Amino acid sequence: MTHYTLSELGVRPAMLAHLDLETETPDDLARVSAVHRDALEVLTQNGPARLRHAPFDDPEDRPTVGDVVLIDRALERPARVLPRTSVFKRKAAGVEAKIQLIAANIDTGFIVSSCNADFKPARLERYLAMVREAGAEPVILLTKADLADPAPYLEAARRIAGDALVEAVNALDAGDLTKLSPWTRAGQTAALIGSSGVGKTTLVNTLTGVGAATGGIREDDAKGRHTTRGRTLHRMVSGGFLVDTPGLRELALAGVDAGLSATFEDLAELEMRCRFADCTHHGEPGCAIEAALAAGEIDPDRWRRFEKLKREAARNDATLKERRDASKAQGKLYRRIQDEHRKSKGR
Ligand SMILES: Nc1nc2c(ncn2[C@@H]2O[C@H](COP(=O)(O)OP(=O)(O)O)[C@@H](O)[C@H]2O)c(=O)[nH]1
Ligand SMILES: [Mg+2]
Ligand SMILES: [Zn+2]
Repeated sequence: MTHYTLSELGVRPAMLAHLDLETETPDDLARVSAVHRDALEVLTQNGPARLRHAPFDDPEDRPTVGDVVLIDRALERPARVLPRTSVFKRKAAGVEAKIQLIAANIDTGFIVSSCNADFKPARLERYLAMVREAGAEPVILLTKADLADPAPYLEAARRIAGDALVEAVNALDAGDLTKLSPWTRAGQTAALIGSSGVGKTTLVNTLTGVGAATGGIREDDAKGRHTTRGRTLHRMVSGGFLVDTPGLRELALAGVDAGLSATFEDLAELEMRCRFADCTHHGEPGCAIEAALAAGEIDPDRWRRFEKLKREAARNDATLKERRDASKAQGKLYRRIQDEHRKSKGR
């Protein structure tokens, strides 16, 4: 059975500071490795364990993959979730406009793209915004560096990466992936994000050493049914943990204002120099963006991508709000019908 130290589990000193040492002990801390309908899988200092779900009202209080929880030993369930260093979440609109947590305490978001025609700056910028919004550090991984000269792809990625580091790798080569050790060593937790075919499964296999033994982890069977490997924490040979969640890839770009501004920092700053705070940058006097475009000071393609992503995020935010309002209105209607029904029965 695998034993872990708290630091290997990814428990940070800052998290320990949140414990009330009068009633709580670090020995009861565990890392959530999988969430099932009927149970939680956790990793403790003494190895893996299963916990029951606890009745947390607020969806954001419920444990998700990567969470550090304090175990209630008597009830064999989490007593509470410790404050998260980062969280990926999805706002699923429904009767209560539910928040669905996807992964927590991810240190590094590996944004995966390939050194080929799949390389699309707009896609990278989208993922950069999402990772930054979640509070994780983005690192761009350019796979298939063995199949083409990675130099032009590295250069293009670095132009949009901001403070994010960019690495070109051969995802099939374990030796080559040792250069990722700052983000994959013990105590580190990374997640893989990227579109289909870029090499995420290959990276999971090589980083976890699974590929060599079993010929690869199968994501789906022939009928497309998902195995439980989705949303789980994989131990990497270098000691850290890896999350490869299908949900991370499907995240809609919503509620990411801060992430977008961080990814297009230069343009977001320039926008603030327009004369009007609500400048649309289309013909208004004193527009700093139009002036910079005319002077060739900013890349027009990059500006267009920023505008497009902002529109997409605004549209998704509006749709969510609309659906939330609609479901609230519907809830009110139901309650009124119930009230009237009750009154008429009482009569
Ligand atoms: N030569 C080479 N092939 C790769 C590399 N990364 C991925 N591949 C291949 O690209 C294909 C798609 O990879 P996969 O991991 O399934 O992509 P996913 O859809 O992101 O999970 C597979 O045939 C991999 O073997 C790489 O760095 N070098
Ligand atoms: Mg895959
Ligand atoms: Zn303007």
